[in-house]
Amino acid sequence: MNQPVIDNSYLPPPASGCNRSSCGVSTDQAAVLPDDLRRKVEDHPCYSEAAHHHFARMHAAVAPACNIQCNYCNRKYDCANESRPGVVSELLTPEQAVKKTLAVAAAIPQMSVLGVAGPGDPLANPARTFATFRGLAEKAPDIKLCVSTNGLALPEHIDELARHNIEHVTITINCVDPDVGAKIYPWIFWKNRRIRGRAAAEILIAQQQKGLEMLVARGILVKVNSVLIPGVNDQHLKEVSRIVKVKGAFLHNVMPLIAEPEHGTFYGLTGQRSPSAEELKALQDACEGDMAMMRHCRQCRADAVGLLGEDRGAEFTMDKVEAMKIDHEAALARRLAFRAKVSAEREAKRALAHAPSSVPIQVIKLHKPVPAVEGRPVLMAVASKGSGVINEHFGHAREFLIYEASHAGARLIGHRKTDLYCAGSDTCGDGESVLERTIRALEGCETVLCSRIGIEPWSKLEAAGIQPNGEHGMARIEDAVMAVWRGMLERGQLATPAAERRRA
Ligand code: CLF
Ligand code: SF4
Repeated sequence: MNQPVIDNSYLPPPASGCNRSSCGVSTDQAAVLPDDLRRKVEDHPCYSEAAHHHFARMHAAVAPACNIQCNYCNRKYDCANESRPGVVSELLTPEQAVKKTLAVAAAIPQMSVLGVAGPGDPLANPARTFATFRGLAEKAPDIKLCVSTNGLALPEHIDELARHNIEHVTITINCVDPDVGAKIYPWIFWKNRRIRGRAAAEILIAQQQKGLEMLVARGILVKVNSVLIPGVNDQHLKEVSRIVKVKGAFLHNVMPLIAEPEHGTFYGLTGQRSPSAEELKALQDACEGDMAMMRHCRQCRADAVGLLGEDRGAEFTMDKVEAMKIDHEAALARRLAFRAKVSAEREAKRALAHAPSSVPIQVIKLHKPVPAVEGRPVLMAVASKGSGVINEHFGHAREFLIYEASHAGARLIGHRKTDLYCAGSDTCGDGESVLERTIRALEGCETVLCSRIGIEPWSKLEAAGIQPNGEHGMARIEDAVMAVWRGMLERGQLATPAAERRRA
């Protein structure tokens, strides 16, 4: 049998002594990006952390087939409450997808991006994927187009991606070592043959790396997604991060494996465990020295609709879409007005940052410099339904944003999903109350900031060592988080072990 010829020249030399953190581009630093790059990312909820508070995306589920098999995927499983890639409720034709996107874009002025991300691989279904993009580009050219692919068929589609004016491509790269890859991918379908094991992984890796280089050469922004699989690629992803950064990827998104037996995936059925929140954060922190890390990914369904973290797909089933009457001109005007408003707010913030003498007094208070004493970092949970402010009731929150507050400022490090405490059911079926489960999900956080909170959750959170705080309703998240951190610092709650030792 002919062995496939593998080009390993994609592998760059090992890491030098370069301090890569100084070469990295953080999404938080969109303000310092060159203009053309900033224009590409500042309205994209995945490529800019700041944008995800304001802008929505939707996924058109037009791509049913896949050309590889991942051990964490089973596209047959669908549940309306499920939120993970590969899962959809309704497969669409390109015509339906365009109709649905226009309906969503008319109802949600924050909508700025259409992505094709499944339920299979968009580039294993190129006719359906590109027909969707063409149809939408004709009718709503203001919507950005985005693709997420496993990369196997990427090199052969680069020209077409560029022709369709696609500025954002995500490649899922879980490894650069075929021995690791053989544990993640049982097979690929390549040149009309099914190829298994290490040889399959070699081809996939080579195609991914070639595709990444070709995209970067065309000026297309590349985000790399990696699934963290404990015991399989956890030790390896730092090297993946280093290599994709060297090759010019814009952003790296390390996501936790989702593996439950009921999903029917290989990993789910064989008991492969998912990483803990601490393991995920540790790896993201370790990779961050090499490149900008995405911390706000919600592992969206392939038919997700709305702001990241919310799923409004049920409002836009095809029967509902068909019944909608839409004024497309008015819808476009609403979207442009929304973007102009966010853009004006951003400009005002930038101007503020560069002109301290003109800062209003109340803003000076919020941003007052941190006293020059040591204070340990603190994790805080934040309830928000968007716009970058604290505007969610504790009991209505389906997820909490997790911020780390320290001398360096407030940094989003992830999110934790919860059951809806106010939904009425008292227990989760395992004897644990919904509130208890929510409190468990917030483990490690010392404070939870929300717009309002009831007496019962307040006292139970306090008893669990998490201080509720409802004083910052409608405040900017980062300002509120830092105000709370400074308060703790001033009350002497944040002494570091080193400072304690010196005092002793
Ligand atoms: Fe969709 Fe992906 Fe485009 Fe975003 S999602 S195709 S880049 S528009 Fe975003 Fe969802 Fe994470 Fe993907 S939060 S899973 S990173
Ligand atoms: Fe599933 Fe995507 Fe992997 Fe294909 S590439 S098997 S759709 S996770």
